[in-house]
Amino acid sequence: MVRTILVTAFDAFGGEDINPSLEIARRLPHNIGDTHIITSEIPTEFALAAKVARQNIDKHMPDAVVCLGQAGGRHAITPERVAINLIDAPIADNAGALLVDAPINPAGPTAYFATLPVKSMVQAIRAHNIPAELSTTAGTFVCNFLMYSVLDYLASSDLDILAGFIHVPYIPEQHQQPAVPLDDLVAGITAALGALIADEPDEPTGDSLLGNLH
Ligand code: PCA
Repeated sequence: MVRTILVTAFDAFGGEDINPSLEIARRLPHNIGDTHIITSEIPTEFALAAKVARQNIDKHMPDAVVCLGQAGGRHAITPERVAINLIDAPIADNAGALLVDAPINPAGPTAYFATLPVKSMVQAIRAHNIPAELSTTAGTFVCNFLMYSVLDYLASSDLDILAGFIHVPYIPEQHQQPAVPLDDLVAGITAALGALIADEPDEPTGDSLLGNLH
């Protein structure tokens, strides 16, 4: 049962005044059915992002963590399927750090799959006529870093908490293209959270192709 969801969102970065993820988080309902939605702001800084997220997880002990971030250039709300063990920042973060070709956790696995029902989330968003696509890359900047760090923390602490990441497009107020109205993004993320509450996780469960070759 998903009774409490922690939703994180990033502050503005890369010369923007607005981060749509934070605008969404501010407008989410406090409850969806019987499920409590808690929101938290995360600095777009490698040195702080994972730490602040961990503090919020430890404080609230939610059943699921859904991290939100901006992906300028995308046309749709995009639940992320995978986080990779790599930082290769295209720009400096909000503290001026520019990290290139660095592992997130040198002792960690190459990647983690989201443990959220990502396909159900995409369907739930589309059911509201809001564009949604499954994504297989969260990039190599602070968003991928946060998704990997959260999944790595949960895996290494044996915490039974679902987690993953959803990227959102620009909103019209940012004067960038493509853009999706903020109201649609709020409705889309609310629908995705509804799918999480209603659904079971759908990590890849198909038969292994390699296994079938023997
Ligand atoms: N998007 C950036 C970092 C913060 C955000 O909202 C990213 O995609 O990595």
